[in-house]
Amino acid sequence: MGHATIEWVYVAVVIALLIYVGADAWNVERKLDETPPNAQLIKVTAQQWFWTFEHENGTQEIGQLHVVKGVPYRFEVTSRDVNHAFNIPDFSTLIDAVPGRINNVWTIFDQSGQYLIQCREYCGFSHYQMRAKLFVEEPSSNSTSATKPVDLTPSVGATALTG
Ligand SMILES: [Cu+2]
Repeated sequence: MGHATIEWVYVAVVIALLIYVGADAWNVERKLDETPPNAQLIKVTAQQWFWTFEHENGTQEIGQLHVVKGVPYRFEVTSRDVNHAFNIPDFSTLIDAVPGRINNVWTIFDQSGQYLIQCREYCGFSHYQMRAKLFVEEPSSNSTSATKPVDLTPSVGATALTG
């Protein structure tokens, strides 16, 4: 009798732990999927074999992108020709660029400096050259992106992929 009770307590503890771990993982994933409401929009267009970026204020950049440290950015990514993939390896940002479709990804750049944007999907002859330079600027410096830095605590380099 006592033996069976202990077994049931054990089963209950294991079930409780599984529910706790599952709920926590689900919650983290849900948070990563949610773009911060104050995120700046950047439209990203891929085509053989270069990247075009359009800021919210209409400013366009080709082959380079200027952003401000600490600001959340939402990227709307599409393609003009074949499938590409928008990848910023240093900030673990990766999403497909597909013709006729807009894919969303968001990130916060928490380190200033110069980084690489690279196509991560083989897209033809010059795929290996399909790169762009990413400039993450300090909030105080003059930026071509004309975005206002926002106070974010804590600043995280989190990235989420959404369909
Ligand atoms: Cu490509």
